[in-house]
Parts: sequence; structure tokens; C-alpha cells
Amino acid sequence: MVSIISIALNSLSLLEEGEGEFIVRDEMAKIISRVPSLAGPLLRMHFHDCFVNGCDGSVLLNSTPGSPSEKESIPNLSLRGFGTIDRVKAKLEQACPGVVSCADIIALVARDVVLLTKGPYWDVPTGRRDGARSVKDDALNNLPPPFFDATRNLYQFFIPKGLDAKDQVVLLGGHTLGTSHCSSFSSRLYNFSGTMMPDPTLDKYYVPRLKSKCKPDDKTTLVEMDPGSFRTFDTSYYRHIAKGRSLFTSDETLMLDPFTRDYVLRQAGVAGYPAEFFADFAASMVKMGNMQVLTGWQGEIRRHCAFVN
Ligand code: HEM
Ligand SMILES: *[C@@H]1O[C@H](CO)[C@@H](O)[C@H](O)[C@H]1NC(C)=O
Ligand SMILES: CC(=O)N[C@H]1CO[C@H](CO)[C@@H](O)[C@@H]1O
Repeated sequence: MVSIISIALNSLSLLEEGEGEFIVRDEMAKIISRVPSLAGPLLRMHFHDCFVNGCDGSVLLNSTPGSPSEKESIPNLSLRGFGTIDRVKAKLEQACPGVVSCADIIALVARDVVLLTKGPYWDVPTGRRDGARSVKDDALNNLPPPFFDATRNLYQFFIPKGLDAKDQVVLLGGHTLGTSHCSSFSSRLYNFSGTMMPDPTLDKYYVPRLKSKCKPDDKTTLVEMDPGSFRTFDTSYYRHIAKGRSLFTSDETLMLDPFTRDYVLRQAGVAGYPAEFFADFAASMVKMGNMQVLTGWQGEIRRHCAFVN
């Protein structure tokens, strides 16, 4: 299924001359050099788009009266970068109106922010078309929460989408970029599973550091997920996971399953150029980016990413 889709995407590619891709890269280079902290949210946006009814740009749609869109759901609260997508879209519409979908823009932008933060390059199959459906509850039902266990309930979110345990451990390496709100993990610091104690799998020397940044009800403070190199795409998040210093249960529990633990430990041990992780991440991103895409006469090329035409 996945390979058929990717062939369809390739043959449909409307950016064969690379002009559109060039415009996106150019704009992203400017934006990331000015606001490096946008790299994290823009990578994450592709994940949120693809996991909710496929990579169809639905994450960008505004609510309409009486029908709240994905943007209104809890996991969205921390999404940022919508203005960046609009800017890139405006540039593309100037150069080649009606050609590049918002779904393709999100996929290209995600690739470019990884590249611009010293991560791998991959060819992005293009030709996705934009969907019309964006429903708040779809986001809640399809996006896994950070307090889920990677070895048990997290699979329920990945497997039905054709992503396996390897894709999961690889894609979660994307947490090498960006920040998290305290509220996404503070239950692990103060009241883990109702115990009024920190999560025992958290490094006990790391807990006080996190507590000093995050008071119990803090909903605004941002914490680097990969402290020291949160603006560089590398393997260092795996080193944090290996030491009990990842922020989310969903990351830490990768250490419970022998297969994912081996992967984490292997990447954590890499000194120098992380060839295996880079190749794996590229492959899993292409796989994620091809999920349930609209092609051919399905969907449309939106004129503005926040509204259906
Ligand atoms: C089990 C699946 C996942 C869970 C539970 C999860 C959870 C989270 C949470 C809770 C945050 C912090 C949000 C906040 O409080 O601001 C976050 C941030 C982030 N996630 Fe994930 N995530 C998952 C998968 C992914 C995937 C597949 C990618 C991309 C390949 C990704 C990329 C990111 C990035 C880059 C950030 C930083 C965003 C920023 O800087 O604002 N995540 N994730
Ligand atoms: C701790 O967690 C338990 C279970 O989730 C909850 O019932 C309790 O109210 C929490 N206590 C505090 C002080 O947050
Ligand atoms: C970016 C964005 O649209 N965020 C929305 C997420 O959902 C809340 C409500 O739950 C809205 O207030 C935000 O504007």
C-alpha cells in the first residue's frame, strides 16, 4: 500500500524542476536563521497533520461556525508556526498559483527544518492534495498523549497507520529538536500515577533540575527536550532517554522493550556522524509523509491554507 502511494506521489510530482522546492528552502533558510526556535514546532506539525486523517493539511484549517477544527484540540495548544506556512504559501502562490498544496508545504518545511538544523536530507515525494475535513475530536483520538507507555498502548496509535516499532523509536528521535511545556510532563515530577512522588524511572538527579523550572501548575514555561542541543538535529535525545532524562513517559518507556531499548542504546553510543539514525529517520519520515494522502482528483489545492477554497 505504502509503496503504491509513493509511486503515485512521485509520478504526480508537480515540482519536478525543483522550482517550488527551491522557493520553500530559500524562505525556510531565512526564517530559521532569524527564529531558530521554529524548527521544533514545524517538524511536529507534519506529525500532527499526518496522524489525523492522513497528510492532507487538515491541521492548518480554521474552525468554522459550529464546527471546531483540529486546531481547537488539546494537543494543538502548543502547535506553532502557522504564520510560517502562510508565508511560504504566499511565496509559492506568487510564483506558481494553484500548484503546491498546503499538505506538500508542511512536508517540505518539515524536511527543510531538519536539514537546516544539521539533520539528514531526504527527497520528499510531492503531489499531495488538501483535504476539507478538520475535526477537533479526530485530533484527540489520533494523537498519542505523552503519558502513554511506548511498549503497550502507544502501538495502538502507530500500527493502524502502517508504522511499526522501528518507525516509532526512530521518529521519537525527532524530540532532539524543540521544547515542551511543563504541563506536558509535570505529573512525572510531582504526582506520578497518584503516588505524590516523582516517576521512579526518572533520573533522581534530574528531577530537582526539572522541578526548579516547572512548578506544579505551570502551564507556560518551556523546557528544552534535549538540553544543550535542542536546536541541533542529532542523536543526543537518545542519550537522555538512556539516562532516564527524557521528559515523557512515551519516550522513557522505549527502554522497556528489548528492540526499542537496543535502538536507543545504539544511537546513544554513537560518537560523530549518526549515519544509521539519519538514514532511518529519513526513511520513516517518508513513510509517515505518505500516509493516507489525497491524490489525483481527490481534495484540492487550497489557495489559503487556513480555509477550504
Ligand atoms: C508517541 C508519539 C509522540 C508523543 C506522545 C509526542 C509528544 C509530544 C509532546 C507532549 C510535546 C511537547 C508539547 C508541548 O508541551 O509544547 C512534543 C513536542 C515535539 N514533538 Fe512530539 N510526540 C510524539 C511523536 C512525535 C513525532 C513522530 C515527531 C516528529 C517526527 C515529534 C516531534 C516533536 C517536536 C519537534 C516537538 C517540539 C515542538 C516545539 O518545539 O514546540 N513528536 N511531542
Ligand atoms: C495526585 O494524583 C491522583 C491520581 O491521579 C489524584 O487523585 C490526586 O488528586 C493528585 N493529588 C494532587 C495533590 O495533585
Ligand atoms: C494554534 C491554535 O489555533 N490553537 C488553539 C488550540 O485550541 C485552543 C482551544 O482549546 C484555542 O484557544 C487555540 O487558539
